[in-house]
Amino acid sequence: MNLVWHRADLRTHDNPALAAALQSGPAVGLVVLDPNILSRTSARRRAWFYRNVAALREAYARRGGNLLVRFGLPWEVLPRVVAELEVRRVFAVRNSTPYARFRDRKVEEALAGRVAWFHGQYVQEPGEIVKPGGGPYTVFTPYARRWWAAPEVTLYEAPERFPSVALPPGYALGSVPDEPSDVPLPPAGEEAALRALEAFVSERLPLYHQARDRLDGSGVSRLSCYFTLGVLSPRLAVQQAMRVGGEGARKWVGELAWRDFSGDLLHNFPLMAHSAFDPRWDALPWVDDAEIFGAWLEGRTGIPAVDAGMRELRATGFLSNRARMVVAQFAVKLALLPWQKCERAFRDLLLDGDNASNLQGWQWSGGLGVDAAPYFRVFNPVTQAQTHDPSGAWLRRWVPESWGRPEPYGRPVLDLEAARRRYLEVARRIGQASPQTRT
Ligand code: FAD
Ligand code: IRF
Repeated sequence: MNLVWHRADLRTHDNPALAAALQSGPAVGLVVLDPNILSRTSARRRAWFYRNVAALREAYARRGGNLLVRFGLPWEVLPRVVAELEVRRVFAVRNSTPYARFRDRKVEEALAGRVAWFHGQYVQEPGEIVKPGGGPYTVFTPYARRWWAAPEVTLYEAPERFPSVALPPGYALGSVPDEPSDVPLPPAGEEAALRALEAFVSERLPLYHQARDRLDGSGVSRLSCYFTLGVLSPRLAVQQAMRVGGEGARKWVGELAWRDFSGDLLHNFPLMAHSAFDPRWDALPWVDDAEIFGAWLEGRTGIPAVDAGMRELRATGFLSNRARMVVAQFAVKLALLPWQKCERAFRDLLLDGDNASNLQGWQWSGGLGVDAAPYFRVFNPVTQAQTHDPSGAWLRRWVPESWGRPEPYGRPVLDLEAARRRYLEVARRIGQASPQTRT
């Protein structure tokens, strides 16, 4: 029998590992609840993961298949299950974060290489898009040019039925924890995700390019929480969008290219998990001030757009890309808070929180060298709100005490103009030295 080890691919549609496993014989699925991951994340994110594992189990069951769930370290759990079920081969969709690479190497060693790896987390796999002379891209535009020119990928249908397998008598499937979440969770599972994709593509995709920058996020798909866990295939999403075509579709698919670019960057430059992509920016004079950090995290800085963003994120687990840029730029450039601490805390609040995309988002917003928003571009949270929330409805909703006005209210934790000058002064000095890339 074959074993399909699901990690960030909690789906049966367009799952190359599952398709290959079934093609070569009967198969069971497995999710390993990994304490190395689960103990380091927040309750809302664990809850979201568990709900999607439960939904995957149902998707298996509806087709006569079995999804096992085990708790433990993958390099201990997999050899055990492989022995118990006399598994011939393990099939898995490749991931490329630093931890995934460490884990998967240990699992391969423990299984003496009996693992077959497949693409499928991204449209174009990390490491696959390279410069004409070889080597990774560090700037998005040329990466994207190559990305668009790459051959179209073949999609895999969800299996109709799993061939029946006889598990040893009394063999437990293992239960999926049900942890409460402090935010309402979107409907879990691939069917809900596919419906949400369909609704977005038919209703909002055509105007996406015009509406995507709204601070309230009313113009975007909100599909990121499904992509992060692979509940929805990004390859299917691209195909569905391109079928509609037009400017909205092109722009939206370009955002999925950003997602791939993020995965590619972390794959090629794993040090970006801890240090500035361009090491010159590690030298910014960081201010590790607990009070300002707390005010930022809890949305009480006295700057309406920043507070609205952080309050919305805490209350919902989602935030528009525009608002993410505003709160991140405030934290890095204006408050000079240690960005790693912010990145980590921010990720724990996001249902779509993803190592690669979040690191890229923070390093980009902070001007730390990833295709950098140049240092001299410092978002002004007041004008951002005027431009991207012109009616003030978003500010009013999340920060009623601002009355929907974008100017600082109450007693702001810092003076925007003074903070901007402080940043620009050091950034100008650092920015004049020649750029570097950490390898
Ligand atoms: P849409 O606008 O509908 O875009 C479609 C899809 O494209 C998204 O679901 C997402 O998968 C991808 N995408 C869109 N924008 C980006 C981008 N800039 N970079 C990478 N992928 C993108 N995205 C995450 O998925 N997880 C994160 O942890 C994350 N952290 C971020 C942190 C900061 C500071 C910033 C500025 C951005 C971050 N992003 C992150 C990227 C982006 O903000 C979200 O993907 C997007 O807002 C999700 O909303 P949506 O699904 O409605 O996106
Ligand atoms: N993958 C696993 O194999 N096991 C787990 O317990 C996982 N828990 C997760 C929790 C949250 C909030 C997210 C993702 C996971 N994942 C788990 C998927 C990981 O992204 C994937 O395993 C990746 O390879 C880890 I969001 O680097």
